[in-house]
Parts: sequence; C-alpha cells; structure tokens
Amino acid sequence: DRKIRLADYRPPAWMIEQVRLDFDLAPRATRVRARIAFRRNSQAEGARPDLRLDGRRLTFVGASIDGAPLDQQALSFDAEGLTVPAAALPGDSFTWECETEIDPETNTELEGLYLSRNMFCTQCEAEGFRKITYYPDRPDVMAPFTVRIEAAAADYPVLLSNGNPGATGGLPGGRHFAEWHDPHPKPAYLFALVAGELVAHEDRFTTASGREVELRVWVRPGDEDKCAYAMDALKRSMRWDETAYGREYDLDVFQIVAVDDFNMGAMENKGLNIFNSKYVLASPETATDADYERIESIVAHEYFHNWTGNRITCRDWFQLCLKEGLTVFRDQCFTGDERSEPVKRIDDVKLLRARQFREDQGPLAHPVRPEEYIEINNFYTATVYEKGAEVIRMLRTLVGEDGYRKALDLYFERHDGEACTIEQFRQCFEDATGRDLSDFARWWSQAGTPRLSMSEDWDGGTYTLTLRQQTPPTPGQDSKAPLVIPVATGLIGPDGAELVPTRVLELREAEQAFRFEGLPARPVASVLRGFSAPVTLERQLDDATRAFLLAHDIDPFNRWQAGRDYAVAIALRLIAGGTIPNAWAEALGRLLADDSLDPAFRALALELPGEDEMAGEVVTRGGLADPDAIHEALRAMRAHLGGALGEALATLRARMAVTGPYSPDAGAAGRRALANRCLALMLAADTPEAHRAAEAQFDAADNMTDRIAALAVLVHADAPGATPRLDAFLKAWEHDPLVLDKWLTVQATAPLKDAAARVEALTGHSAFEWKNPNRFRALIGSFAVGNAVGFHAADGAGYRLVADWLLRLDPVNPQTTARVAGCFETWRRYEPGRQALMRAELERIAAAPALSRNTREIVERILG
Ligand code: BAL
Ligand code: ZN
Repeated sequence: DRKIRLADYRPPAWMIEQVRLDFDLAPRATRVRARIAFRRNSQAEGARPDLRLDGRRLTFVGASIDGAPLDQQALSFDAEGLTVPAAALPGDSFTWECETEIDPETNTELEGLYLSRNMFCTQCEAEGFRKITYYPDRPDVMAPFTVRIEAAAADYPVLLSNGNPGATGGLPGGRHFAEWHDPHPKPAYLFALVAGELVAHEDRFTTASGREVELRVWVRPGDEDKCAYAMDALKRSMRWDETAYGREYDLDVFQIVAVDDFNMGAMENKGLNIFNSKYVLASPETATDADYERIESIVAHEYFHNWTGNRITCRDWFQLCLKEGLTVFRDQCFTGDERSEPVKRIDDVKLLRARQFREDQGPLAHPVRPEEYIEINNFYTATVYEKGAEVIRMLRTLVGEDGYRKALDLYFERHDGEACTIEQFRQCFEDATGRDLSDFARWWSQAGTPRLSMSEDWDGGTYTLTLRQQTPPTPGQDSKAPLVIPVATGLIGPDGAELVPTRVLELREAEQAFRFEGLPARPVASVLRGFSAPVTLERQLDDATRAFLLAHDIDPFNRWQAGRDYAVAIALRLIAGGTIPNAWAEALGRLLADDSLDPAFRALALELPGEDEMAGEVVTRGGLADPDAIHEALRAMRAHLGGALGEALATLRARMAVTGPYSPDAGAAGRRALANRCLALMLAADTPEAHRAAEAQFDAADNMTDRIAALAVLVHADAPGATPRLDAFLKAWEHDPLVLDKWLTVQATAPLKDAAARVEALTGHSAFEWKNPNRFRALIGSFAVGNAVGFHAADGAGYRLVADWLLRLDPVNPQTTARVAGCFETWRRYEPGRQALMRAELERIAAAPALSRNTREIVERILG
C-alpha cells in the first residue's frame, strides 16, 4: 500500500467553477450525472496537464467534454480513478459530463452513498465522494454545488442536500424531485445527500444581523419526541459562535439528520449535518446525563465547523488538525460556558490522558500534523483532535484572550473561502500579536508526550522552581527538541492561603529556573494549573502534601489532580504489597462533606483511576503491568472507601436526591453523578443495604441515568439482583436499538472472570446486529477497552474473542474495524505472558489474506 506524504503536496492542476449533480435514486442501481466546469489552475505553469479524477467502485456509463461524447478508449481507467489525457482536452476551461452507476445497498463500508434502514445517506469525509462520481476528491478543490435528486415518492418522500432549497415537484410513475443549491464553494468531502421517510422537528433562529434561518432536525417517524434537546443545543451554539467569535450562520436553512448506521459521531456537511442517531435522540427515559452532554457538545462541534472547517477548510488531509483541533477547542469552551468550566476541563483531561496519552506513548504515536499516512481514515485520532485542541488552548494561554480573538478575527478575514495550512493559521497569530511562534510550532510536528520534572529550592525568602522537559522517542522520531510549554503556577502558603497567584511560566529550554522572591514562608507550589499543557508532570510528593493540595488549592483542576495523584500512589503501593493509609479516606471524607463544592466536582474527586491508566503509571515508572494486580488494588481501594465512608456515603446520596421532573441541566446532572458515585462505593463494600439501595433505585427510576447506574453496579458485582433486572430492561426496551446498546455495554464491561464467555454468548443475541457500528462498538468495542479483567484474561480468551470479531467485521466495514483494533496498541505495556498472547492475535489478524488497507496499516504499526 502506498504512503502519501505531506512533502509531496502539489497544487491541483485543475480547479472547478461549478458542479451540477443529478441523482436518480434506486437501492441497487443509482444513476449519477455530474456536470463539472473545469478551469486550469493559474498557479500551475508549463504544458497543459492531464485531467486526473478520483473514482472507486463506480460503473462508468459515459462521458463527454463540452457536449462531445468521449470514446471510452480515450480514457485510462485504474482502481483509483481515471485520467483524461491532455490531448483530449479542448482548452484551459471546459465542461466535463459523466454518468456513473452505483450500488448503495451493498455499500456496507458506510462511505459514499449508502442505505441505512432504507434511508439513503452519504458520508464523504475524507474520501467518500469518489465513490459517488469521478472527481478531484481533495479538499483544496472547492466549488458551488447544485444538486437535483429524483426518487420514488412513496419510499423516499424527503429529499435533502446541502445549501438552500430550490424547485420541487412530482414526476410521472410515482416519482418526485427536489433541487438544492449551495452557493458557498466547498470541497467534495462536505457534500451530503439524504432521502427517505423522515419527519422534521422545526424551529427558527434570527442571526445577529437579522437573517432568518429555518432549523430542522430530521428523524424517523416515532422519534420526533427525542429531538428537542439537540435543537436547543443548536440554537445555543449558533448564539455562542456569534458572541464568542463574531461568526454568523450563512444559509437560509440549517438541517441535522439522524442516521442509524454511521461510522463517526457526526459530520459537518455544509448546511446538512448528518449525525449518528446516538448523538441526536434523547428523552429522559432513554438517554443519560452523559448522553445529553455529548449531544450538546457534538451538535456544537459540527455547527462550529461551519466556520472552522467549511468556510475555511484544509488544504490537504495532513492539515486535518487545522479544523479538528480548533473546533474541538471551540466546543470545549462552549460546554465550559454552558455548564461548569472546571468540571469540563477535568473531563477533557481525563479523556486526553485515556486516549491521547495512551496513543502518544505507544506504537501509533504521530504528530498533531502527521507527515505521512497510508489510509487517512486512520488519522481521525485523539492526537489530531484532542491534542490538536490542547495546542490551540496553549496558544491562547500564551497570547492571552485578546490576542487570541484578534488572531482568529484575522484568520477569518484573511482566509474565508480558502483551503489552508497550519502555517497560514500560525501566521495570523504572529501578525495579530507580533509574537514569534516558530519554536511553538514544534507542537504540531513533534510527536510524544513531554515529561516535565521539577525540583524546588527555598533559601528563606526566595523560592526557586526548576523545570526540566524531555520527550521520549516515538516511531520515526528518535530525538526531540525542547517545546514551548506554558506552565501555569501558583504558590500556596502553609496556612492554605494563596501566596502568589497564578502566573504562566514559559518553559522554552530543556531546563529553566524560575524565581519567586520576598516570600514570608516556604510555599507549596501548585504547578500546571488548569492543565496548562499536555505533559506528564513527574513530581515526588508525600501523602501529607497531596492531602494539603486536595484541601486547599484554589485551582479546581489541581485540586482534583492532587486527589488523583494520591489514589495512584496508593494503588502503586498496594501493587507492591503495601497497605492503604487511613488518612486517604479521611481526606476524601472531608472533601465529600464540603457543600461549598460543586457536586459534579465531588463526583469526579471520588472516582478512582482506571485500570488502563494504572497500567500507564506502572510503565512510566519502568515496570510492566500485571492486569490482575492492578485490578485487585483498585478493587481493594473501592472496598476500603465503601467501608470507611459507609455512613457518609449513604447520607450524602440521600441528600443529593433530585426531586421534580427530570432535567438534563448541569446542576441536576451533577447531583445524580455524585449520588451514583456514592452508590457504587457503597456496593463495593458489599453490604445488604447497598444491594437493596441499588435494586430500589433501578426499580423506581424515572430516568435512564439513575436506572443504568443502578443496573451497572448490580451487574458488575454479579449481584443476585442483576439478572431479573437485565431481563426487565431488555423487555422494556426491545424496540429501541440505542437503549439496547446500553444493555450490551453494561454486560460487556462487567469485570468478571468469565467475561469473554458472557460476551461471546451475547454475540448470538438478536440485539447484536454486528454490522451496525454502534452495536459492534457497544459490545465488542466496550469489552476491549472498558473491561480490563475480561480483555486481559490470563488464558487469552478476551484477546481471541476481539480478534475473531475484528476479522469478521473487516471485509464489511474496514473503518470501524481499524478503529476498534486500536485496543491492542498497549500490548507492550504488559507482563510477558500477556504480551505474547496479544502479539499472537495481532499476527493472526495481520496474516489474514484479504485484510483491508485500514486494518493492515493499524495492525502493522502496532506490531512495529
Ligand atoms: N469531520 C468529521 C467529524 C467531525 O470531526 O466533526
Ligand atoms: Zn470535527
């Protein structure tokens, strides 16, 4: 398979002035007629170039140039497209017309045009458009599109595409048509088409300058009552982008369509976002608080792409972080503003460490802007997205809020309508703020998580903090240069009061000392406040100082971090044969009882590190992880807390009870999160009262958050109350696939010795429609990354089960297979027995004869 390299980028030879597409929809044989006005790129010099068009799995029907039919012999076809030789081109501008036939019904890859439960839909990012018609399928070719869709009216009453609506009407033979026009030039990856039996939840929005926009959330009949929250989130997002960035919407309609079979979370197609139904549909009975929050943030994310991604797009796919990192950062800030900023920051850092640090410290590590790839779909990664967002956050920290806004204003003004690079984005920051960011730019090109270590010196009045940075080697990058690291630091006095408020220290060298003079007493430093840079901070602290920071740090992130470090230290001690100090539960007990603290924050502070995270901690300290020892340590810690805090947990849980009708707002969600965290710890102590409490909560719950939380603790404890409730749950929700995903996941993540056998049995259940990506991820994916006990079973049954299913899914849906295969990326972290078992499964997958390019690239990189 061929490697694509950033260094090989060449501007397109031909640009496009106009595109007109005609679709004649039929499940097995859809006809697509494309009429494309090409113009030679004025930047390209020399003799007139050939016309190269991408195309995959298309049946060619015929083509003409300027109305003159082309002899098929004049074209050269290959597996990736066709070439019209320069000699067959009449001049420097011409109109290409081409008719192709495609088969949406057998398109199980879910890229291009496909059918999802009899609904036509598309997914074109990154390179799906080439499965619809021959086209220069690259993001730096942008054009206005006009689309006409024709289909059987009874089966496909709703016909949608990008932009503003045009003519509609009936046709002979029970057919009808609709036209759409998108005046904003866009790359083909933002094209979308939907046709099917859909109903709209409608609303309106008036933009700051008075443009009236019709808003529609399209779903299947029967789901109308589950769209209100997505619509509300959309309107709040539209307002937020006007306020925070001065960006207005730019079409007469904005539409969201919920689709059941979808590889990604959602897609920002211009004016017609297509969403995985999981991230649209919500009702109190079917969705959890976490689902509501994700719906809100994904609706916002896709909407924000209208400016950061669509109006200004990427020159090539190496620049993916230009739109994704920036848009993730924007959606993180939105959620922080709408909910709680500190809680959002802690959640984001947890996710960053769980996914991105894991990736960055393993065989799949790559820079935020990669320099080569085999399959671009494999680069929609935590590094491009989440670390990409951290890079933008650091930029804002370094240039300040005002500088950031000025730089973004300049970016929108200078590059609207263009396909850009990271260098052009960076230039806007340099021009707007006058800062030289050439060293900072290493964050985009250098892979790996920097390690930050510190030493402290106190001479009776001056405190000196010496910071050192070092980034370990990553595949293809042996030596690393120092990065510009903003380290937000405050100093706390011995009485717990803030001595020196937060100051951003700019670490630019491998080692640098920072002095704080004139202090009355030796301070305790609070370093990396707000997690001001995506680094691992290596700091030796005693339990007393951790407890001090947990009690006094005014920075909520570092307060949470102190508790986390405390728990990690105890887990490591237990793994090494030590014991749990009583002071730990006492410190957490004091925090729990502090009603001045947001319940959502307290819920986070009560959560123990995960097993994967602990494996990373063991490896960072030079060891190899033993999943059994890690599991046992964490189990013992939960049981200890449940025992030591038993009364307090029960009382707090009762005090956090939410009364009145369900609302997904952050306040109520935080109370439920804390109450359910208390319940889980109570269960860990395994008392009859705790079991009764969980059973009663399940039986009485009027919302999915409380119901699934109670079910999870019972199922994960293999409690006698679990089976009847699993059965009742199944019976109540048989008809709702998204709820059945929860039923599958709650069982797939139960940390039980025979977990693999249980999951194997569930693969035979009718709820497990394995070709649907949501179902596959709910059972196999969550077992692989959410069940350390089952996945890492010492006999290899967990690894085998996952590998079997990856091999089965690969010919059907390579993209989802490759994504789930990432579960093996940590294989070198484990003790030799597990390493050998995981390696054997990876080699078995790699040996499969017809393995997809997607999965082959991932598995071979993991094997190294
Ligand atoms: N562009 C792919 C989906 C997303 O990141 O919004
Ligand atoms: Zn995105």
